[in-house]
Amino acid sequence: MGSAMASDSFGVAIVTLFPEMFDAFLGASLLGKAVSSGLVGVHRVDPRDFTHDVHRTVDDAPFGGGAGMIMKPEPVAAALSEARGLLPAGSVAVLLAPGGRPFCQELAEDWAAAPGLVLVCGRYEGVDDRIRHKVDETISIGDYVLSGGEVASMVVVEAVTRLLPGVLGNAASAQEESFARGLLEYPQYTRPATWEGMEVPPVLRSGDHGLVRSWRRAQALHRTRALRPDLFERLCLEEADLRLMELHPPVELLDHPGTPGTPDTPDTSDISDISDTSDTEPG
Ligand code: JD2
Repeated sequence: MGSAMASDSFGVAIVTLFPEMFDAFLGASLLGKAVSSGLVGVHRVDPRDFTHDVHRTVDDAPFGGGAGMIMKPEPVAAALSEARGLLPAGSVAVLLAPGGRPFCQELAEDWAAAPGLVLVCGRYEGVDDRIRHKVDETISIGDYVLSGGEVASMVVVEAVTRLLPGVLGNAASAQEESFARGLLEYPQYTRPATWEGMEVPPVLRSGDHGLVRSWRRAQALHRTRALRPDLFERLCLEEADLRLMELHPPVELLDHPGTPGTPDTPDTSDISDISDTSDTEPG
């Protein structure tokens, strides 16, 4: 069940020495439902099943010497070939590696538009570099070192499959995400309205949906400017956005040590008078 794929379902094939690592991930939550409903078909292919020696050897010492072992190319290539054959033509094959192209939302969107995705997970000190020529892209999920590609591949599977029609199950969410493209999220709250002395901004309880929408947009802009100046610089802001930021001052941000771009005195050169505007008074 789940491997009998409807023609409109999205196919995922994971090349991994540790297929069992995906059991809980694939069974859980949104993705689990998408798999059991047939919207997503997931295959796991183990390179060890494509070895021919009694020890089922998948690794070997690096040419030139050095610490650790490298995954041999033949079992990985054979597993990748099997994985491609399980998916429709036009599927994208991706190698996970610390030195790959940074993974991002735009890649997730591109791959969600493909019929399927093969993810090649290495172990040890990585796979023989010649495997890069057998895939369409080599990516990294971030600048830190993992012990293998499996966790990185789960990140990619989650980012891609939540974009598939019927998986998110909420067209409004997708529309909101495109409105907020390139911005951090606005702050969100639920009941109780006051908790540990902290009140939910009254505008959110005003019932004025237009005002709520503009307040949220302003908060997303403030937050992006404070926490991710690199993203903020790249925005093509309209005059209306700058006006919204002046109209709606930022809610207080908790100061996380080490957060980039949070100087003691915020740079307010591009908009006027936001730093000394007082917060909305409680009702
Ligand atoms: C991986 C290893 C090379 C030392 C296969 C690490 C990754 N953002 C990311 N960080 N690390 C990885 C990643 C992906 C695949 C493998 N290792 C361990 N490789 C030097 C240790 C082996 C991604 N994507």
